[in-house]
Amino acid sequence: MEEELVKIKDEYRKQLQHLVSETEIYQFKSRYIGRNGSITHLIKELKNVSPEKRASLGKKVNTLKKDIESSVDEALKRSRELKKKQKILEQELDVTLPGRKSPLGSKHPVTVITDKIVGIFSSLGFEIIEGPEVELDFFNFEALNIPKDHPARDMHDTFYISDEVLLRTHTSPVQIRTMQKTSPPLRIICPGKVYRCDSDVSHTPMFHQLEGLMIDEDISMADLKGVLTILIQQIFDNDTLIRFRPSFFPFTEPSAEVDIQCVMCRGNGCRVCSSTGWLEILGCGMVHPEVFKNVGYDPDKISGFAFGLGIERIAMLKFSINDIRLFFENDLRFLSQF
Ligand code: 2NM
Repeated sequence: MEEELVKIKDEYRKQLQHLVSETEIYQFKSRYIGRNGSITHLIKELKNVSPEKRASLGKKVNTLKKDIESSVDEALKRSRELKKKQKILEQELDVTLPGRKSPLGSKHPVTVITDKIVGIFSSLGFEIIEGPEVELDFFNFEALNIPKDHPARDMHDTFYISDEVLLRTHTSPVQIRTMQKTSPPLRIICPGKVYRCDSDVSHTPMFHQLEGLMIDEDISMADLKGVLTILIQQIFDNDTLIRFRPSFFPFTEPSAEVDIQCVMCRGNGCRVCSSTGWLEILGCGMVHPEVFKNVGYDPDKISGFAFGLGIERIAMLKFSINDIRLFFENDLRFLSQF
């Protein structure tokens, strides 16, 4: 039995070196310490050994069994590590493969036009000012020479929050606020969202407006025409035909609307320009003396011009878009074209 022990000891060590897979290791384990394993056999045989040798022999068999058990555990651990490493190697990144392209966004057409106009006025020395969309009746109407019972209020289809609080119907209140806290000269533009209770192919309850204001001693209608001509020629073409047509706003006197030759038919008359050959693109005028008085300016010392335009309308003309609602549907087939 002693010899058998030594033989197993030598043999299992040699075998152990060749074990790779988990299956091989489990087979090895059962060969020695399984139900029919050689060590298990030896332990059963111990009862036939003489009592004086049994104790020392038993100890040796047990030690060997423990050695084999821990060898099996170690071998299993090694085998599992190896398998993991092989798996990682198989999945190794090929850094030479072309990467997945992430979809690139594009600017919304309203942003494209706003940025363009802001750029033009920045180069002319205008400052960009923003203000609240929830306004007081005073800043949106009263200070602009539009009293409570004035028919011009009907034109605006105002969203009222309470008697005195409303959603601004134009960005003029930003200009009133700026005049109130700054003394002239003043050169500002005010882009932003405005709200009117109106909805069809050319009106949405929210749209974007940009208004401008230039105030100094001796600002005249000639300055207005000069600045707005530069604006229109830079947005559209240098040879765009422009006309100034007399109009009315409560906050300017005189007032005018500016038309450009129809971009669709080049003045021949079509559906877009209602056969007139012209398209209205902005309103303007010399700021009314009453407005200056309302903000604490002396209309005898200074003068100024103001104008206002709808961003969506300009974008529709520039990009040939026939339905304003497309701007707000977030359809990528539309948006990715700009
Ligand atoms: C327009 C047309 C004409 C305008 C006037 C003012 C202010 F605050 F100075 F009185 N802001 N914007 C104005 C003038 C706006 O939009 C069609």
